[in-house]
Amino acid sequence: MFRYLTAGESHGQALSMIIEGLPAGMSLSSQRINRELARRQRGYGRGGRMLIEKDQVQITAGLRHGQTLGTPLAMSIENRDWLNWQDIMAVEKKPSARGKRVVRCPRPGHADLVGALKYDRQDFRDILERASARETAARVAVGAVAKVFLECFDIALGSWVTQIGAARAPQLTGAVKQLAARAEKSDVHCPDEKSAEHMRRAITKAQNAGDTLGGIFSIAAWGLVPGLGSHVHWDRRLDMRLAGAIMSIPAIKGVAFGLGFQAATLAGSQVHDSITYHKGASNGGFGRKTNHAGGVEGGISTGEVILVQAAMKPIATLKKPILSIDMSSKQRSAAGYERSDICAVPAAAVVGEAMLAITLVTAWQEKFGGDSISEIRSHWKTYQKYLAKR
Ligand code: EPS
Repeated sequence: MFRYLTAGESHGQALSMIIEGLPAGMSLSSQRINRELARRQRGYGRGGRMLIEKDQVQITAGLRHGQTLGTPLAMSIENRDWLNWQDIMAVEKKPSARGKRVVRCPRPGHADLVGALKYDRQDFRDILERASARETAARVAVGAVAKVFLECFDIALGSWVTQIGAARAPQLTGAVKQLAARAEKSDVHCPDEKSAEHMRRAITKAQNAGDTLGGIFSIAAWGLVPGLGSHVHWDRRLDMRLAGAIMSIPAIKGVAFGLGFQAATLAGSQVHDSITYHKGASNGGFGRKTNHAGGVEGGISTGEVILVQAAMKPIATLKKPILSIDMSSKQRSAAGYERSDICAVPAAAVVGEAMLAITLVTAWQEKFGGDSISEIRSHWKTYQKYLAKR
């Protein structure tokens, strides 16, 4: 079963990833992964760090002549900024670095204080380096591998931003594939140019005020089959697993499917998606007239588009910091500030795609099993034949 671990501090030498449970015979290239890494680095409102980093993956195990072997896939991404942090982030003892860039005042909203209390650290850097969203570059690399897996079964994913701060796009209509394609052309990842302009202005305003902004994005996956996940146990429900995966992205505070919270305000007749039947159509001919459910009913995929919305809080590192407490003196003091992003919602949407892809791969493997891509494909084809007979 697809599972992964990441390691790495934000200003350490590199991020490292190991994926276990990949089938053999899957075509993969660093170039494909790098494309996803570049998407995560874009976005109006990013800080100076993204001018330093040019994320590139190095695959060191698990691939031979461009094909997976069914063995663990090992990858790393170098942190270019490491060159500026070699002493401070040295892995071996470095007396000359003692006392340099020590962070004494925790940022409200970040993991600094709770992490330092839990792990008994005096310098908040020992916490913030790993709590940094730099780690999401590793997830996007893993997610790119998951996407390649899903592409073997004609499944694709995309995302778009619907809100940044108070700047909100109107109800966006159109096929998800097109919305995602339009978002790719926008530096705020928004398919609607008029709203994008409002979003840019909101980010600039926050920047001038020394502040930060959060927002809302949508993620979609299409080309699925009905039957991923299960209604029989809480931990097998697909929506529960997807929500947990999206919620694990730093700064995400809310996750919703389809209509989301709006469904709570409407009558049942307005919410539930009527079932349709067209002989010969995919998924046994069964479909839904609308997709308010967001592609999951009873914890099981319906075969319609999986549509998830996620809310991101504003970044906790503020140029004009809010009050905190100095760890040594216990006196009130402004929270620590280091170079930071103003808004990372467009990047978070790309991370959301990665987490959605990873979760769908595990659900796919549960349903179809198999140790090689060809074996999984044959199980998938058999299931499609079965569906066609329903
Ligand atoms: C982050 C702070 C900034 C961000 C970083 C997340 O980094 P730095 O402190 O080096 O300026 O740019 O995000 C990334 C490095 C990235 O790759 O997304 C934080 O404190 O969470």
